[in-house]
Amino acid sequence: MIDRKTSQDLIKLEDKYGAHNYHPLPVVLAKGEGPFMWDVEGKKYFDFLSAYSAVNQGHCHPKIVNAMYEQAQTLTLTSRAFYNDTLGPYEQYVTEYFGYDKILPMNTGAEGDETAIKLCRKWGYEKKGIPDGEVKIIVCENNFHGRTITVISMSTDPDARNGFGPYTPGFITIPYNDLDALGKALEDPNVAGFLVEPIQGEAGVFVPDEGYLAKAYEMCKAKNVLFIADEVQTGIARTGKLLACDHENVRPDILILGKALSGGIYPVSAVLADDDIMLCIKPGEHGSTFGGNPVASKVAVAALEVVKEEKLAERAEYLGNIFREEMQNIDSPMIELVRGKGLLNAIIIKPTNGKEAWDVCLEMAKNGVLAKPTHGHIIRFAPPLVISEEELREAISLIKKSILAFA
Ligand code: IF1
Repeated sequence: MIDRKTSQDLIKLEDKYGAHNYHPLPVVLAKGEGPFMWDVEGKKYFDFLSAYSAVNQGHCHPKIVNAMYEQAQTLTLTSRAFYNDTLGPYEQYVTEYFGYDKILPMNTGAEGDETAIKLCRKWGYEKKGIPDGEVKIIVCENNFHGRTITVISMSTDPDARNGFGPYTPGFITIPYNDLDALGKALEDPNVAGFLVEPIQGEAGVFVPDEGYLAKAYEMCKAKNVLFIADEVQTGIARTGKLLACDHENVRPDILILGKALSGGIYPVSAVLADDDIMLCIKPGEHGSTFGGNPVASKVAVAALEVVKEEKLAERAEYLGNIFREEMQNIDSPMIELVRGKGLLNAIIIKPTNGKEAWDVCLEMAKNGVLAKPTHGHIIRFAPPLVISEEELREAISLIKKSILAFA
């Protein structure tokens, strides 16, 4: 007998056997292709989350899948105890692609942030001459950099943080998008770095004022402080440029990438920096069993090639303008604000007749568009960048229909 489980069966299984650390929408997905996903019952959806911007290149991109498949049949993992024939070529490709001397390969975004923090601390002691144990890093309120203890120690979100102490010291928290606060924090001579998301994702796609990043970078330079950009979510074409920092011609001293670096096919993250910084970490001081493994290396090269070949940054820029314009045109009191850059956008929902963002997302799912609320009143919209204009317009009309259902 074939065991065909329904969505309800599968939800029950997760509920019974999985930790309750998520509250998903009640949709059980079984297949993905390009901008689409299908549930267990065969219903088709537009994916407007893209696995939090990991699937920028579209689901199961054949070129990336093929790169993975071929390498998986050849050599998957050697550890870094030995050299292998894929890592060097990947390192050359990715550093030339982003314009840095060196890469340190890791797996998840949080590991990328952890790596950047270690690198910055080491640089602070070795190059800036900060007394041992005294390095501080400036971070922003409402940041999201992942789930590890040190990363949540930088968080101001009670859900992410509370109950998980004691916390890692060495951080100064300032409001985001506040250059005065940054200036004051930079007065501390023990500050070695400023870690910032060019657009705050989890905070609800909060776009800072124009010029914020450029000015912040300049202020860091003046104080010999490293500007560290977490582009795990904003990077790799999502916001209409290869990096969100490119909008202001800022070149971070340390760049953190993840998610779409693999097209969502495999956990691949990276920290990029020039020699003066990167060589502060010596053999034995940092690493990971899987970081820079052959499959990851091949997958990342293919994923980055797709971004260029299919002009995904240009597409995100063009389609993003259409998306925001169309959303702003929806005549509903529920839409308080539309914001974003490229295809990283959000709508702030004003609760109406007792209906809020969660209800809108359920209605959209019913109509064939998957998106997720954040902070109760914000819906993030981030389709794969391979979506066509026609498909985008179709999805927009479904979103419109869903919102107007609550009029
Ligand atoms: C979850 C949010 C997105 C990130 C930035 C590092 C990481 C993330 C800027 C860590 C991860 C994720 C993880 C995901 C939810 C999600 C998220 F809603 F929480 F904010 F994308 F919008 N830096 N973001 O956004 O990367 O270790 O997860 O690979 O379920 O926690 P990771």
